[in-house]
Amino acid sequence: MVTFRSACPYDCPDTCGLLVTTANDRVVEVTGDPEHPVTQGFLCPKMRHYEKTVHSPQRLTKPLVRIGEKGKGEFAPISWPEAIKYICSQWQQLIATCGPESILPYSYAGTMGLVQRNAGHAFFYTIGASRLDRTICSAAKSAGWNMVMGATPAMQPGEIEKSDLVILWGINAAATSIHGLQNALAARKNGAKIVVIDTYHTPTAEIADEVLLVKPGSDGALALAIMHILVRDEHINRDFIAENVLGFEELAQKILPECSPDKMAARCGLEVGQIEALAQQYGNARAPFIRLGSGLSRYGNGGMTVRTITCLPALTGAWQEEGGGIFLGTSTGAAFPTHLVTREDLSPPSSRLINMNQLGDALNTLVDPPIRSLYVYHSNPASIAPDQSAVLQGLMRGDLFTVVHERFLTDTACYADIVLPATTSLEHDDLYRSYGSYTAQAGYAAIPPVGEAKSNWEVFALLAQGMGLTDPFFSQSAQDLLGQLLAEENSWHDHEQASALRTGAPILLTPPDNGKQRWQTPSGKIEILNTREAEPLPRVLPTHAEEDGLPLRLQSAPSRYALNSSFYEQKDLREKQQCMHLLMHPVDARDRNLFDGQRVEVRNRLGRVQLKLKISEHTKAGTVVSEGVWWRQFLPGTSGINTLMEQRLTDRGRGSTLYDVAVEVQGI
Ligand SMILES: Nc1nc2c(c(=O)[nH]1)N[C@H]1C(S)=C(S)[C@@H](COP(=O)(O)OP(=O)(O)OC[C@H]3O[C@@H](n4cnc5c(=O)[nH]c(N)nc54)[C@H](O)[C@@H]3O)O[C@H]1N2
Ligand SMILES: Nc1nc2c(c(=O)[nH]1)N[C@H]1C(S)=C(S)[C@@H](COP(=O)(O)OP(=O)(O)OC[C@H]3O[C@@H](n4cnc5c(=O)[nH]c(N)nc54)[C@H](O)[C@@H]3O)O[C@H]1N2
Ligand code: SF4
Ligand SMILES: [Mo]
Repeated sequence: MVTFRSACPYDCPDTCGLLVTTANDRVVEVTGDPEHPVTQGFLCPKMRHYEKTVHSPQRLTKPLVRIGEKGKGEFAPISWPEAIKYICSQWQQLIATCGPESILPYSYAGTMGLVQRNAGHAFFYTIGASRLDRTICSAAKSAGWNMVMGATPAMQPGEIEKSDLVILWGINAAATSIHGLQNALAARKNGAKIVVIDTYHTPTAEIADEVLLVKPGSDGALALAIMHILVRDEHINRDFIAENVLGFEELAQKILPECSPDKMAARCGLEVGQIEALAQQYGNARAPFIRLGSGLSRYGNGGMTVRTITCLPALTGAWQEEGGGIFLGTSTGAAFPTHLVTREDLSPPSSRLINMNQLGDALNTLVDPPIRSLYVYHSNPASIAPDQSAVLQGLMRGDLFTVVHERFLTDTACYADIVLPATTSLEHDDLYRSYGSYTAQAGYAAIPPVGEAKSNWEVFALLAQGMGLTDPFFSQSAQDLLGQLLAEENSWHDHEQASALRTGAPILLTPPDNGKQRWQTPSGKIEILNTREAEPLPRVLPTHAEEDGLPLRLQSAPSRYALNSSFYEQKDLREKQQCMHLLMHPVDARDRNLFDGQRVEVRNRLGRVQLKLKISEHTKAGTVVSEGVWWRQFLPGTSGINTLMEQRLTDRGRGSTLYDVAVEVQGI
């Protein structure tokens, strides 16, 4: 038996260090690295048996060609050379007849490694394919931060332990950042209070000292009401504001008078007293720390909501104290020369950009040229993209040539013409950097590929050869690229750390102090007023769902035992979730004559989804909740949860509005 160090490849802010034990080319055990500064020896339930994913009997092990109807999942094995030849001949024909923009790559976050995640960019730029606007996750959140803070680097998340008031706002850390939650609990040991603000009583709410359940999409209004009270009661730090903040007076005069708690309470679904109490706690805290999740950014007003909350610590000067401020995530894009992999320099500036949230429309309605080929890798759009019916209708098109590179026969892979088997992170090399801390770590293959699986990079190297691309870039190996990423120290990590990285050890990056001003905005101040924006000041904006005329708001939240549509291959994890439930408040259930455990249909103008009802006071009247993005084969009906999500975008960032959904529910 041999034990290797590796890193968790999934889209999770913790980016844990793993210890991987292998015997006879098989992974036999995966545990948390006790020496990893974030992981500290323990993993979430999803990864404790990663070997069950790696060696799942459902792993795809050979290239496949479709023999049945699209969507039926009927395939026959073919060889790699045949598969590559077939794909390339289809593409060459399409390029000659319809132009290269008739080809669309679709990828997102199946693996977060810098080489494998970005492996297709240079290839698709070179052939001139349509480009994908990858905004499903955090685009509106980043836009909200940037409008106020510009390029200011995030604070050290560990500072939370020095805070005396921790607000976990729109984040179910017990599911999505268990190590972040440990830091919050450490703060409590030091005397801090933990407040959770969410739309339902999540597992994180279980450990909170106080829980506020708000109406979906109303957090901007809540933040403005808090600011109203802070100003009214002189809980603001005028010296800090004078020196560091742009636009406080404009906010105080033009916006806040209309945002008293009695005006905002109904919009937020809170009592006036709850808002008053929260504002007093915030105003009296020495170093309040807000950890902001992304849930509240996935609304028609999501960019504005994040922007508004980001202004809060500027009013009290919370930033001055260690442990005080707001943390949305780290941005370590500059820590490695990622452009050596992404090769934006090859991107044809004129090729069209297609928003990944609007894949349904793109496949069904786009012309000049229509999309004639879709290449999907490390993403599962048939499950995770909004408006599932439109996506599936597009994937059914007889004139669409679909290739899916996957580890499993996902909802998307079932619609492919060609399926290619993909490696897991324990079968290829890569570099991982965290977006919830400043750690980075390389992970090297611990076992040979399972079956005939190939990594994303290997497949693009083969496709480049098949398409006759001559740039020597494509003859490199993933190891070559990794070597370039790790070649040198820079202002984020020194020589010793660069060597440690190459050996597979985790390191802590340090954002460089360029001697620049503290607030890296055009004015050098925290910009509550931002005149470059169409909306120069934070204000209350409506959600999309408010216009939809249906009574219930649907929250399709993360599950502790899955990661978006990943991990549904593990039976034990599925059993922990039991099945896909719909949580509903007893009052809403009574109004509809529904009983616990019955099958219900959740519907809106886009379609209908069947789920099992769980009546519970853990949600608010008016809000229904489902957890996880289940594969269709494990659902009682034929439709996945994203059948109900609209392709509408956020106010800023062109992001998804996956939580901004109105529905009605009836028994069946
Ligand atoms: N176990 C697990 N871990 C995951 C994931 C997963 O699916 N499962 N997903 C991964 C990915 S891709 C991401 S982006 C991150 C996401 O992680 P974060 O961005 O940190 O956010 P989440 O923990 O998803 O929290 C979303 C929470 O926001 C709440 N919410 C929704 N709308 C509102 C609102 O209007 N106001 C308020 N106050 N709360 C609201 C939801 O109920 C939910 O509890 O987690 C990653 N980690
Ligand atoms: N209803 C609802 N929808 C959501 C969300 C939600 O909370 N609710 N969350 C949204 C968010 S925040 C995000 S980020 C997206 C995520 O959407 P995706 O990025 O599509 O994430 P996953 O669902 O995890 O699917 C990733 C797929 O990649 C495959 N994979 C893993 N590693 C590799 C590899 O190395 N190579 C290849 N070729 N394949 C690999 C996995 O088997 C898996 O099927 O989903 C969004 N959709
Ligand atoms: S999914 Fe997140 S918490 Fe779980 S092992 Fe991976 S990085 Fe750690
Ligand atoms: Mo995400």
